[in-house]
Amino acid sequence: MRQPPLPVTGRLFVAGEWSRPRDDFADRNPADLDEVVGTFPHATPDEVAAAVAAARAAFPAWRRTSRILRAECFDRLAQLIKRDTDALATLMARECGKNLTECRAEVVEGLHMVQYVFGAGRQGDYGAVIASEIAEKDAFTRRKPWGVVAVVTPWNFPFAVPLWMLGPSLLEGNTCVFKPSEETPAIAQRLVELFVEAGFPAGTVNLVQGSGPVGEALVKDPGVNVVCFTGSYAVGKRIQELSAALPERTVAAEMGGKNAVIVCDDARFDLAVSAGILSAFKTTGQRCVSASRIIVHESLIDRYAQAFAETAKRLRFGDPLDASNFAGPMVNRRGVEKVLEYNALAKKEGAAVLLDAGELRTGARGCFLGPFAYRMDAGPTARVLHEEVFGPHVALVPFRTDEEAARIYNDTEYGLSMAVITESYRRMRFFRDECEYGMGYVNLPSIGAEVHLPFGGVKKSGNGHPSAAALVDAVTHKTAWTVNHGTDIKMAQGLTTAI
Ligand code: UN1
Repeated sequence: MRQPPLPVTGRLFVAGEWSRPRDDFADRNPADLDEVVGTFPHATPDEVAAAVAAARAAFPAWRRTSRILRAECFDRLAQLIKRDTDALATLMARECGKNLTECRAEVVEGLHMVQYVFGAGRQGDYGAVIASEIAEKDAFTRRKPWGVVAVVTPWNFPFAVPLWMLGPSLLEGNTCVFKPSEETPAIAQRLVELFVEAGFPAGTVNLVQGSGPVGEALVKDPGVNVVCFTGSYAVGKRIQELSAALPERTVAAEMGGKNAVIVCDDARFDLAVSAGILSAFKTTGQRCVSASRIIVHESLIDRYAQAFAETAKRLRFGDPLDASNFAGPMVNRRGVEKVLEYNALAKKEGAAVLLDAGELRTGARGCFLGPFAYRMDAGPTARVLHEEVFGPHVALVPFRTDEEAARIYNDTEYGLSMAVITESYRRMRFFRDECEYGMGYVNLPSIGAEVHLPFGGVKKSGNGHPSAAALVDAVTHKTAWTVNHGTDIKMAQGLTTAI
């Protein structure tokens, strides 16, 4: 039998110092709840305040460091991530239950962000030279960092998403306080250890651990200039409410989704089935871009439903460390209960069930849940067609015309990710323009974004500050800098200078 490694000793990291370990909460392996991955401290309000103060104190020196030297720290970080890819992926798999292959891909995604930031140090969109009304004047725009960035991240992408936020923030000269999900404190601590090893100065990256109250204390702190958040709509809303007292603050929030794949009647059939399966069930449906609706042309839906259910039945949900499995468990019991409730609700709301695998007994005391797929007509009242489920739960919904498909797609409060499966360039363009989303895909699943593209959504999915490379816009403000090369003063707008 596999012997789990010794539990991680959890600490906070503030002003370049690791705190003494505390075991306020245990972090468990969702594939085997008896396995403790580590024990961690819950940061107190004083510890949160100290982390913000440390970031504030480190800000002036970091801001004055050349942008290229700041970026070079990311080159060292990239080397360390390459060195530790296997260990990072294994720790992540044990901690959040994603399959090892997915965890590897996520470490690579984090590495790509780090590499992007390193390159951007020399060639980023730093500012521009702008024309002036006055010939003797040169005008420039220039980005400046805001100051202290709070990085509040979810468990489902516990390595890449923090790097999407820490990377642009630190590159631009901000300092950070990182508050990861309480489901994934170990991989977060490991990431901060790598930042330290890469030579980021004391106070530039601080780590506080714990659940909601720790996040609240952090967001309430007026010393935080920017909050970067990915997670649920409810928490995003709470962050906005707490930030309303600070209108000078920027909040970049990525929230829920009710994503969909649209399968047109001219779709390549096998590709459409694969795109649906990957969108619905990869990561056990626990990506914010996972699709819980597949909107299928009525002429295809019987055949599609059969092929989809047959394929889904064959997927293996099992030990995350066994790379041959398709996907792992749900992150915790709460996640299982929530999806089971939605499965029951779908039946109550009139779903024609195609596949209901239910809870899976895999031997270990784990949170395993198999796929649930059903057919249901679109309608305004069925909650299962409108609310985010976050698990292996998917509806197949028929449509007749492209206009109807776009209407069904848009009929949710969210607008994060969508895919259309078609061979027609006219249709691609129609859905590109008519659907509300942040990430759109053609002949691909609704998952799988790359870091140099903006990652965000509209409606209740985001507040207009996409993540990854695009986050540079949220963690900097643009300044105007105007220089007179003449020997007297000439003003724009014809303003007279006679005194
Ligand atoms: C998320 O689900 O929160 O686009 C992030 C993707 C990944 C990132 C997902 N690159 O599927």
